Amino acid sequence: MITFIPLTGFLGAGKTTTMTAAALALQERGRKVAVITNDQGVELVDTKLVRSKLDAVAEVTGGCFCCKFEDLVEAIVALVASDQVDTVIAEAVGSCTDLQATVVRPLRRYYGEQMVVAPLTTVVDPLRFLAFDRAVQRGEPESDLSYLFRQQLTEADVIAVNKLDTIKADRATELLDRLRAEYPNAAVVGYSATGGDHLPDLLGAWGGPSGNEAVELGVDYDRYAAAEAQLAWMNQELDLVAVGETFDATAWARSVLEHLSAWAEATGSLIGHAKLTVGTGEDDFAKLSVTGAGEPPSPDRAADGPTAAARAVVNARVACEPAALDRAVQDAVTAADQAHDVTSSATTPVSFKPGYPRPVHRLAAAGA
Ligand SMILES: Nc1nc2c(ncn2[C@@H]2O[C@H](COP(=O)(O)OP(=O)(O)OP(=O)(O)O)[C@@H](O)[C@H]2O)c(=O)[nH]1
Ligand SMILES: [Mg+2]
Repeated sequence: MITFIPLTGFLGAGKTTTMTAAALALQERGRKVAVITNDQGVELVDTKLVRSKLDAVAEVTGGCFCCKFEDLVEAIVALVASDQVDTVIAEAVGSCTDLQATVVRPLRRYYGEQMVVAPLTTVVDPLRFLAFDRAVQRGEPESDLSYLFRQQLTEADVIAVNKLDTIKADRATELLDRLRAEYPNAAVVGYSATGGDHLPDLLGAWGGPSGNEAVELGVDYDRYAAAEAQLAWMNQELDLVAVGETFDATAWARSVLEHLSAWAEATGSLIGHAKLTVGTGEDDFAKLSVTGAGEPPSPDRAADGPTAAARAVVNARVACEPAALDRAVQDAVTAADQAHDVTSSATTPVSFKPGYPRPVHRLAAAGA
């Protein structure tokens, strides 16, 4: 019997970081852990990053777990077949919701003899929560993206408030208490995936109850789809060559994300997550992220040193039109090329909007 741990949560909340840190912590406790990444596109920054830290990694691409349910099951089966795995942690697409009905219940009902499905865990970035909340406090009508964010909290068995290092301790306590009061079916834990603070609390919650297992949660699919349709989604690869002898790939990446972040702030476009890897191979690459318009890039990993050539992968999820995102990334790359003496050639811009969510299964709660 294996354990399957489903993670969800808004774009950039820290699902991949949490999944990796939790996998390493569980491995230290003797568990054999694999992870699964998931995206609407292909060429995933997340997969590249986790492969650099963990051996057993699979991905489900081209759609979310609910719409690619059989791909998810296949990925789990393939990982477990190696006999080197007793625990699988999977990260859903950050714009996905209704996972209780479309993934957790179907896994429990159809595959319950092969796996124990842990509580559905929604990873939350406190600053994102507070940003959506400010709009509510101002009395603005709830946006579709804010609705989607709230649905992700509503369906959580565990609300995992990550990045506690980014807010003051008293605000963190206030936020955790508030979430406990507003979402009584969920266990609420606060931690920091990068620093590891209180990570054991999260691992403990995975052994606890699934408070929403028997609760029927209504989801307005038109609003959910409208929220997803506000996002432009871009996955692009670029080949970079130094004009002189070498260039600094990490600095080039920072420059791309700085431009993109400034553009989003100037145009009032919400950045869900813009992330980038650049480097020469599987062991030598930089990875940087931006999770808010106007925010500086977070350097999650640096490349080894100056290089003559490199390959970059850009994954950007921004609330704007796809053509605008294509242009913005192109402009950011051009500016970075000029600043760092690089010639780049990219695959054709490929921004798109996720399609209407059409889950393979949608099961009612038992007894509902
Ligand atoms: N300060 C801080 N940053 C964090 C923490 N956890 C994650 N981050 C950063 O947040 C950014 C996004 O993290 P990811 O783990 O990629 O987020 P995600 O939810 O997987 O993002 P998507 O898959 O794109 O939805 C990265 O730059 C991480 O380094 C944390 O505990 N503290
Ligand atoms: Mg991720």
